[in-house]
Formats: sequence, structure tokens, C-alpha cells
Amino acid sequence: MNANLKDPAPATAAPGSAGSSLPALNQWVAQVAALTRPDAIVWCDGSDAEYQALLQRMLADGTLETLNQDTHPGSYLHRSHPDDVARVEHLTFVCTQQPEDAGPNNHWMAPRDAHAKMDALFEGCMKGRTMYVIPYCMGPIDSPLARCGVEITDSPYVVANMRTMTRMGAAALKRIEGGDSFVRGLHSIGELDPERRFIMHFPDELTIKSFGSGYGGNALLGKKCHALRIASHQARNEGWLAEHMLIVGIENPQGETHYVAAAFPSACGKTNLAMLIPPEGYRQAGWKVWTVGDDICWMRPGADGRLYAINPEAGYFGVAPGTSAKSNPNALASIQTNTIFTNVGVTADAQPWWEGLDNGLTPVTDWRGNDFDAAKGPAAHPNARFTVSAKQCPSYSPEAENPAGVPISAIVFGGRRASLVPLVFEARDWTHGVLVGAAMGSETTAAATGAVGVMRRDPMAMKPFCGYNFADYFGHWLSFDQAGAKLPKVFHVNWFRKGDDGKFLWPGFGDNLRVLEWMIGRVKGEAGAAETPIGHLPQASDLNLDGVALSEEAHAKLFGFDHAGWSAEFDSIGEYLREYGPRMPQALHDEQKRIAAALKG
Ligand code: SAT
Ligand code: MN
Repeated sequence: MNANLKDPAPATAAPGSAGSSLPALNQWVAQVAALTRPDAIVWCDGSDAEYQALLQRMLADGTLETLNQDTHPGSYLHRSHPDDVARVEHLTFVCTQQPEDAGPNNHWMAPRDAHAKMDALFEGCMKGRTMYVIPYCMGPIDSPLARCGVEITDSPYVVANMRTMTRMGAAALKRIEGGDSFVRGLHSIGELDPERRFIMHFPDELTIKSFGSGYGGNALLGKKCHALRIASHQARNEGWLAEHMLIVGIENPQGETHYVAAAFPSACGKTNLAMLIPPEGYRQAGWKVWTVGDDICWMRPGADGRLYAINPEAGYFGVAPGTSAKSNPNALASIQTNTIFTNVGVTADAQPWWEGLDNGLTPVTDWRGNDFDAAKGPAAHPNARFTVSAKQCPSYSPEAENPAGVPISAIVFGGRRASLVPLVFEARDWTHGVLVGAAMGSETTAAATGAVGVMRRDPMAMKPFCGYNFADYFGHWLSFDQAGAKLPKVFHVNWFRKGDDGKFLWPGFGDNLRVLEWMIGRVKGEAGAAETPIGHLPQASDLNLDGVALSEEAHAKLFGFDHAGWSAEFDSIGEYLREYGPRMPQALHDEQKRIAAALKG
């Protein structure tokens, strides 16, 4: 049995932490306790002492293992149940009154049925366990763009991760007690039985119920459940955007910083782009890169008409495999201390290890805790993760704490596309940009259960995360194009184009700055591009490619335009839009038809 399941030593509630001054919150906690019947209730204050006590407790019951404290001080390993390693999209529901409001992009259940199903699962599930009440704030505590929530969970691992990933504890509770509305998230790991596992969202009630999984995206309810599914719904009602985007600041040698928000599906390099190290020549010239966020972006128009963005998170829940001193030195530096590793391999001297770390060490134990045997699979699970405070990142931007957010100059959409899609192109205008986002396709990754490498439409990288009908969501995006708006330019990138030999044609990582520089040049009206039916496409000579060796094939495929291929793609995009029926905004149909006609002409 997984050590996470039972909790033999109830924690004592700290003095003065027996509740809140908000009757509605206390009542909900009491109701949940009556349903789940925990042995003890702890209101989390977010303090260091509380965190240390949690760690000790998890080390004692086997939920965590200690790692080498000389090389990785304050860092620990968690091995999840082997059937509980990723998001479960087929078990994730959006429970609006009407199925059409959830849309074909979501699984739907009637709220009343969903509550009944979940409450039956929660009945008595915390007997023998401690129930933790976690007040948290998504975004800087003093930001008007931030939003609060309270997660109730029986998993100390979730508490520890929420402390890193959100502003958790006393300050958030104060904001809630001061009158902020808050999202109610109820979570239990249950028996970790995939047959008794559901993640339910009730956007009209600002409520989440999650049962049967301890994995990040299913269990850290502030993250995808709140900050994307519930928040996207709230954002639509309140005139803002909750997006699956990194936020990165690019400072040029003149000291001018442009912020870029970029949407890529899970495990497609958001963390790497957010923490990019400029190539040597750029570094010498004085270019700097500032990390604001690596996964989620909340944006709203400011008084000057520009979109201002905050990162609602306070930490990174990043994919470990592939992270190395070469691919992402900032991430690697961030995770040297005070990091929780989940499902990585371990070396003989208890250092964390994963495929692609390339540090000269070898693993002796795999993510399941068995002796490592390369014939039986990788040492780290492909979706192994690290959880670390954003403040530990050497490129962490001080502007990430700015309550007003940062102004966004460019929005970037991108996916994994082995063929057809060039390195970068720019949308002609906002409506075209929304179509580019809506038409995004990507090959699936290990971040969700299911087949890997299958091309699917993943509009704006929100397929698993949009809390309402995509047709309405695209309409909401279109609505930002108003008089006085100074909207960012919209781009599409593809770092994953492959050659005939199956190898990537673009070096990626730090060299992606060359593409970002071109985008900023476009924003400033300084960089060139050729007009094509799919948008403004740079020639190789429009980018700074000094020191990049590209083959002839790479040149042709990264900067070329495959007329016939795009024509077929636009037919497929048209079909996709039609799947949404009459709710799909006519403006997107018109845009698709216009481009399809130009491609046929
Ligand atoms: O597990 S998470 O959903 O938080 C990470 C991801 O898949 O993007
Ligand atoms: Mn993500």
C-alpha cells in the first residue's frame, strides 16, 4: 500500500489556527469535515515552521524520501502511485447547467449528478487522516488581478506543493476574510484507484471537487483547476483572460524590455522559453531574459489599452526529463536546493536523476523505487516533475511581483509540428491571430495519460483547460478588439519541425531568442517579412542567424511556405471550426474562408 494513504499520527492544530473570522468559510470547512470525517483539522498558515513539520511528517511515513543533502539541501523525492503520474483528461469534467456551455471541448456532467457522485466518494474518506485547510492567493497578494481560493485536502504532499506553487497561508486568508470571493476546492487522494478518480469543476459555484489522484494537475487545485478552468470562466464574465501561457521579459542592449506571453501545450518547452539563456553573441551585446511565469498567465486591458499580465503562480511544477545544464541552466540552478522531485530516478549517492540530465552520473533506482534496468524503461517517468519556488530562478523577474502586472507586446502560439508549419509567422491582425490560436495543433505528450505523439487540435494550448465552450472562448478573445485597445501582435512558432531524417531542424533553446528578437522587431515596425496567405513570414535574412549552421533543407522548411500543404490544413481547420456548430463566431469562419480561398487561388 502506498504510504500516502493512511495518516497514523494526527497533527495538532497550531494555537490560534482553529478557524477563520469568516462564518461562510468556517461553515464550509465544518460541512466538509462532517462529510469526510477526518481525525484532525489543520488550518495552514504557510509558515516555515509548518512546512518543516510537514516535511518531517512525510519523511516519517514514507511519502517523501530524503535526497543527498550535501548536493541538494532541502530537497526530497516523492514516488507517486504508479497509476497516478499525469493529468486524466477523460476523468475531468466541467459541470455547467447546460452541456452546451461546457462545449464539445469538455466532458460534461449535470451539477446535481456530479455533486452526488463526488459526495458519495468523499463520504468518510478522511477517517484516520488529517484534513488540511489551505487558503491561497493566485497572483501577488496585493494585486487587483489576483484571485483567492481555499483548498481542503488530506494529502500533506499537496499542502507542501501548494505552499511552493501559490501564496499560501495567513496573508491569503486575510484577503479572503477581507471580502475577496474565493474558489472552494475539495480534494482527497481517496484510495488512488483510477476507477474512483474524478476531477469536477462547477464554474457557476466557484467550486472544484477532485478525488482519487495526488498528481499535480489533478490535486494542486490552485493550478489548472482554479487558475485555468474556473478562472477562464470568471475571466469571460469579468472581461479578462486566463491562459496557459508563460510570460517572459526580453531586455535589449538599450535596456528596453518587451514582455511576451506564449501558449504551448504541456511539456512543449514553456519552462525552457521562460528561462532562456541568450546565445553567446547576444549575451555579450547585453541582451537579458527575465522570467515572469512558466505556465499560466492572467491578462486584462489596462487604462492605456494594453494587456497587462500577472503570473498567478509562485513556483514552477516543471518537467524534469530533458532539463540539463545545456537545455535549461536556469531551471537546473533553481532546483539545486529546496525542491520536491516527483517520480525521478536516484543515483547511488541519493541525487535525483532523469533522462537528458547529462551530468555524468548514472541512476541506480528508478522512479518506482526498483533497481534501475534500462531494458525495463527510463529511470525517471517521462512526466517526472520538480516543484520549486519561482524566487530560486536566477532569471526571476522582479516585475513578477508587480501588482499591476507587465504590459504584453506579443502573444505567441505554438505546438509540436514535425511537418508543414514553419519556424515563425505573424498574424495580420487580431482576428487572424485568434484564428491562428484556435487552429493550433500539436502532437500529444506524456503530461496527460494516453497515446504520445498524436496530432490533435489544441487551441491556444487550452484544450485540457478551458472551462467553457471553445466557441464562446474564441468569441471572448475576439471581443478584446475594441476602440482604444492597443493589443499585442500575435505570432505562431514551431520549434519542432523535423527533417527527412526525423531530426529537429531548428536548434531551439537559447537560439529561440533570435525568433523573439524578430518578433520585437515586428512590434517596433523594424523587421522584415514576406506576405503569404497564412500571414507575415520572415525570410532567413530577416533573422539574426549569425553562428547558426542550418542545412539547405532546414532553410527551406523553416522559412518556406508549402502552398498545397497549407491548403489541406485550412480545409481541416474549417472542418474543426464547424464541429462547434452555430456558436462558433462567424468572424472566424470568414477568416478561415478568406485564407482558404487565397490558398486555392
Ligand atoms: O500537471 S499539470 O497540469 O500541472 C502540468 C501540465 O500538464 O501542464
Ligand atoms: Mn501547463
